[in-house]
Amino acid sequence: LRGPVHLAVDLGASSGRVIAGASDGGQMRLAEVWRFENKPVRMQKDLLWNHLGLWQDISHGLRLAADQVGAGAGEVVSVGVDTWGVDFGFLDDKDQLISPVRCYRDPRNLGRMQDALQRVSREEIFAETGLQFMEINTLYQLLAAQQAGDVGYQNATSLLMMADLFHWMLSGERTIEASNASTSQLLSPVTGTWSTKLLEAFNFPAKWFPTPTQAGTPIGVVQSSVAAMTGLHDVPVIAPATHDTASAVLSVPAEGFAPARPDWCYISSGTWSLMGVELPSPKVTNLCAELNFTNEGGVHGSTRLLKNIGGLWIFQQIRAALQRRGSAPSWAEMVEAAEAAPAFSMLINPDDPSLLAPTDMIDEICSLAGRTGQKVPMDNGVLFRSALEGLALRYRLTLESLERLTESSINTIHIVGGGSLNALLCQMTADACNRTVVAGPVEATAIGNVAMQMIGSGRLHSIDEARQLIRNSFPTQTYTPGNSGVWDEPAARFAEL
Ligand code: ADP
Ligand code: LRH
Repeated sequence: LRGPVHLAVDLGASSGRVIAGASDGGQMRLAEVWRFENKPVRMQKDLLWNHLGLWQDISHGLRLAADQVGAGAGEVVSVGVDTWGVDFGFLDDKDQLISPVRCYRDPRNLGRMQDALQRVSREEIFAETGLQFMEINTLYQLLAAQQAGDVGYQNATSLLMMADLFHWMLSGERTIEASNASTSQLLSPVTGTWSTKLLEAFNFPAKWFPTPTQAGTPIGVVQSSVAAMTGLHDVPVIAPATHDTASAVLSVPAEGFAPARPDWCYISSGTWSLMGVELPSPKVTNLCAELNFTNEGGVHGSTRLLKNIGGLWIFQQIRAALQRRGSAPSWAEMVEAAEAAPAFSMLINPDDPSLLAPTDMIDEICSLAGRTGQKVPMDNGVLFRSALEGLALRYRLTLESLERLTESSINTIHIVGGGSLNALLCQMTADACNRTVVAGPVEATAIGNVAMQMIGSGRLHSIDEARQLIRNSFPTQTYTPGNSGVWDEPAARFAEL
């Protein structure tokens, strides 16, 4: 890479990477420097993130990046981190991370949403936050920590969301970036400030919740101990949209920014599928509450009105279950077997609560078949196909809801993220939704992270300009709908599940 180089640390729930990005001749160029696995660790009853392992991989990746960029014609000018939403860690007054960082699938959270709703009504929580009700939300995880007498909860002077924790490790600064804060269900989407009503109602200390930092803001420089380890001396840390989905949405290669009547929507497809539109302002309406959509914070004051859908998690966990049984198919082999399998053998709702954190995904799907009066999948191909069809069917219903919510007709679905490489799923989505699908870029999140650092450092001037650069730089694949009628009957059955 040549010229000013921005380093994006991008952590997803299944893998992380350090990617270097620069703009050269009207194109964004990326170099993947380091990629590593990420998976939660089960210890006793708990499900935790391996934050130390992640930090080790991040610092290793940054060292490699500094060496590679330094050996070429580039110069590292900033670094920023994005991660998944909702999770957090606690810091104490001695500037130490206390207690483990829990995974949102931790069983300790089960039932906490119900407890919360006993204290504050669903209507009131929605009116304050505009968020989809999910047990994984920070609000319910904090309640779990409070109820458990968690040592971190009791001794904390700060709470930092996952990406903010890594920004703190890099720079020593404690900040909370707005897009990730918006996944907490404690932030107002209208004012962008914390809901004092909810903080008080749940007795969460107000001092943990400083004014959120906006994406694109320089938050410090790489601190000397980290610079010594990585070679990144005096490099600014610029907060991207630290919620991975917000970064991914920024890099959707569509025309325009936050239209009031969108004619395109996105699916950020990875461990989760986040399907929605980008709007100029939130929709905290009765219909939104009824359809259980979320108003998350996007870049430059936009709103991401979307649905959190349990995404390729099921596909990933089927593979993990097969690995435990001694076979290790690649993604391509799984997709090929799914393609060859008969259609609509079993309908799986990716949001069935039993699939959130089962001990073994294959066993769980088989017992789900029994519970829903369906035939147990007879082979792996059927299992894989059912997981993908379930997603496409969920997208179809979600699209209908999105059009109702926005009173607009959506004609293009942009699929970004790892799932955009799954050609079968992309075609199923086009067919089930009867819409054109444009797939790519794959590394949408890292690209959005780099783009926001470019905006923050003045190299780009608007989201429009960033999207134009992205459109010029990364190829996409178009899937045209066909055979949509065959999805009608399964869609009707799916809606009854
Ligand atoms: P996350 O950010 O949640 O970790 P990613 O956006 O990295 O997720 O997407 C990972 C998923 O992408 C994998 O679980 C897999 O299902 C899918 N994927 C990745 N590569 C391929 C491929 N070559 N073919 C089909 N699917 C793929
Ligand atoms: C996707 C994601 C999603 C949710 C979930 C916890 O990676 O960030 O938007 O917040 O993870």
